[in-house]
Amino acid sequence: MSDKRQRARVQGSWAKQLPKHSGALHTVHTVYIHVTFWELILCVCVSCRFDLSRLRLLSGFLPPEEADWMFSKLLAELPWSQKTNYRQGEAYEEPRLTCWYGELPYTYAHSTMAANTQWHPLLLTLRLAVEQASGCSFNSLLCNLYRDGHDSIGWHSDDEASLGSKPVIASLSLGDTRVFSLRKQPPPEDNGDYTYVERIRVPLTHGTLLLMEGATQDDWQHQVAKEYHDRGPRINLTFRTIYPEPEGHRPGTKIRFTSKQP
Ligand SMILES: O=C(O)CCC(=O)C(=O)O
Repeated sequence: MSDKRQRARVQGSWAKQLPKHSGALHTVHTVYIHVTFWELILCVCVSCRFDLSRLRLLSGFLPPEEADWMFSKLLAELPWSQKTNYRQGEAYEEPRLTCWYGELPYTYAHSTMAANTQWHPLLLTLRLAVEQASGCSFNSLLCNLYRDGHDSIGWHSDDEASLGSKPVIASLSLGDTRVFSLRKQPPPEDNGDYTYVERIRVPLTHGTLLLMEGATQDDWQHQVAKEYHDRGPRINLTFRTIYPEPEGHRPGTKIRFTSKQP
């Protein structure tokens, strides 16, 4: 096996911990799982200084008994539906159910979700809790329901112009565990070939909050792949801030070209 391929395999295994003594700050550029307040402050400084990608994983953000009743309530009471998207002019049904909350509609994959402006009271409570934990405010929410292991979301970045530059995305998971995968954007000379890029896999458990910050949407794509063994339902709530589409932009325009599929 060539050195390059071997390195890619090793990097593609599991999420890395923040190195204990990473002498050169500019090499700290992937994923940090925060343990202490001081690590958090260090990462904020590093991210601001070097415009880096940053993930924060808060497992147990919701205690299991609370997460249990919240999951049942949202499953039963949100207006779930299946969205039709378009790829190269062909319509396809998303392999998951969704609903969208906020003041503005949200366009991706050439179709638009109308905004539910009346937030479910539980979603308002969760938004407040997520805002307090993240220190960010959010005006919109995309809710995903994966009915079983066959539901999924393909490789994409949340980089529509309407999300602004360097968006913070706060992703709260309820229900069965699914693996959230990330892959780094290849350098331009690799012409979109992801064979050797760095990869990270994070199992998102019931009640976990994942924060994606800094340049994460510029430099990485993410997905939740199909699984072929039994998986129960899972709800994922991604809080975002949406801005009116910039002047002259078609709704759903990406800042860099990647497609949310299927
Ligand atoms: O379900 C997840 O964890 C990811 C959802 C996602 O990538 C999205 O809504 O853009």
